[in-house]
Amino acid sequence: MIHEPISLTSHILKEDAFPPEATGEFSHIMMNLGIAGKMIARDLRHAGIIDVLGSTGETNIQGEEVQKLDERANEIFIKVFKANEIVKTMVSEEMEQPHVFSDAQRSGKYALYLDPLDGSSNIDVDAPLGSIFSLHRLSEESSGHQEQDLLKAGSEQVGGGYFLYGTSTVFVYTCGKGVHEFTLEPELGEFFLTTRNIQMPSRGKIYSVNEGNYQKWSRGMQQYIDDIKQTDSATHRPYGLRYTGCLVADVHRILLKGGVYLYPGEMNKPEGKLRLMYEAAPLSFVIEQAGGIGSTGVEPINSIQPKMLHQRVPLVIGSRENVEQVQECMRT
Ligand code: AHM
Ligand code: MG
Repeated sequence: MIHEPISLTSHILKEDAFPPEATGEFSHIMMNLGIAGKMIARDLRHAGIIDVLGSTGETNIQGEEVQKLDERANEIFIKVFKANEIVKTMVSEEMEQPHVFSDAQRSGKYALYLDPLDGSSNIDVDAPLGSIFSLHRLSEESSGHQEQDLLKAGSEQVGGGYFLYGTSTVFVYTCGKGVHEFTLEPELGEFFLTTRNIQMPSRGKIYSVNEGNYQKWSRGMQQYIDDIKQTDSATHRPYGLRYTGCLVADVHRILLKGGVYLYPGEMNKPEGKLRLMYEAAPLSFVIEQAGGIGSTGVEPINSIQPKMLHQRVPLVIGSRENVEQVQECMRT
């Protein structure tokens, strides 16, 4: 039984969940994201049965192996937004250049930034996956082709969020008025509101990090990790480690339970691994709307002015007090 049967569509339409100057275009985009999420969730459910597992044999702009499902998820977003003519440009982890849905009449004023399938190494092993999106408004004059027009700081996002394809499929998003969670009812094929206005714990005792990289981190980062593994019941230490290899899944856990997710820079790779515009920025938007912090460890993620579309950034994200403590260690 659905506790409160408010569908994604009616929430978007009824709750005034879009900017005041909205023309309906923004809510239309959110609904179409919902459709793309459902299509990807369906493909993932059939992944082992139809021939979509494994690699395409190609590498993407990040130099990483492209999985068939990465490509398929990217195509789904393109198809959905091509059919609906509401987004001018789509930037994706899977495409070196922006995909411009250009024709002279096209009036769309938004740019959509996507990690179509996050956590690709989980594809072949039935572990959680996600899709991450960020939405920006383009200036009236922008054709959507120029990289310069698309390099927007996270503080300018008008929407951001993710799908998590786990035991159920959830859609979490914010447009700057709180964070809401919707869960897909697979038989009805509809997302229903399951948590309104999520506020995260100000401190948690979970940490999420690929600790195999310990030797590559700065001393400050190593000290933080050493510290949270000490025993002290007053400060709930040692913390528990949870790491799925899917950023969306790990950040979703932190959103609900509190704690901190880290993907730090490394001595020989100070920029870290994750991408600013379609991973770190939208997740930081969500987490900050829920009362947490998204940081590089030194500065707020969403104050960074990107210089490249596929720019990477170190990420420390989670409960306010946990992130502040990491920042403190990084300073000393
Ligand atoms: P992807 O977008 O290509 O899947 O890469 C991002 C993923 C994150 O989901 C995850 O947190 C991280 O990379 C895992 O990296 P590692 O295997 O180095 O721990
Ligand atoms: Mg990713």
